Amino acid sequence: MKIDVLTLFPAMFAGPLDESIVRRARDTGKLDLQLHNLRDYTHDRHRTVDDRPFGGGPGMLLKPEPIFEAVEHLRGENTRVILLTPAGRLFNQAVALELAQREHLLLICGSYEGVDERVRQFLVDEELSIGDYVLTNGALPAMVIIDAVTRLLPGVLGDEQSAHEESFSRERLEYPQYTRPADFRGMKAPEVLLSGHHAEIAKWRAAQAELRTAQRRPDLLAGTDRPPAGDERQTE
Ligand code: 4G0
Repeated sequence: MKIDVLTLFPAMFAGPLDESIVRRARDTGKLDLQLHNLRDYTHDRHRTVDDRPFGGGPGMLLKPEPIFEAVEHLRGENTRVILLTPAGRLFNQAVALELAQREHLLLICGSYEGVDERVRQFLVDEELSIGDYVLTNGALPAMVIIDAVTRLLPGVLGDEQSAHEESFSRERLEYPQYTRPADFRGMKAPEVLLSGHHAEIAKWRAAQAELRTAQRRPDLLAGTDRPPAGDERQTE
């Protein structure tokens, strides 16, 4: 997969995408990731990317010309052009699976108070949001999406993980897991997990996953895709 990112802050991307699984996906050629500085698509002496909104109001907007020039330069026949914005469709695992099927993504990181509406209307295929909060720019949302999509690309994770993803399809939360020591400072791992009874272990895990999902994310069991209102911290 090819992912191009258009951003005012390419330096923000050093670090998260240079480590671990995304690093390996890039090194093995499964992910071709390129960062592009929006300022490189300006022509004036001050490399201006923003301007004041017509009609007045606070803040600045990203002006259309550099974004249009960049996208027209970078896009190809099979490019999905995506704008990261708080007003976008909510990104989740189903969207990640959808994006992982594409051959080329072009992620536009908005910033300031937003972007000129003509970018949305005439250049962008879809707008995505990683959650209902406002960030200073779209770089972190872009990195979140790149990470979530990369681990779904063929051969990036082992077969074991893909089989796991498949069976759960993220409709249940993960069951509790333990590793050695079996007794850590008096905090014991559940006996059943040490028993070697594979059928019993599978049953326990399924029950735990169900219980945990019911307690923490009943919305997942209801088959909707939004958490309920409220901020109570659930106990085990
Ligand atoms: C466009 C995405 C981009 C418009 C981007 C802000 C949060 C997200 C930006 C705005 C972002 C997210 C109108 C504030 C840049 N913040 N939730 N900031 N406005 O995915």
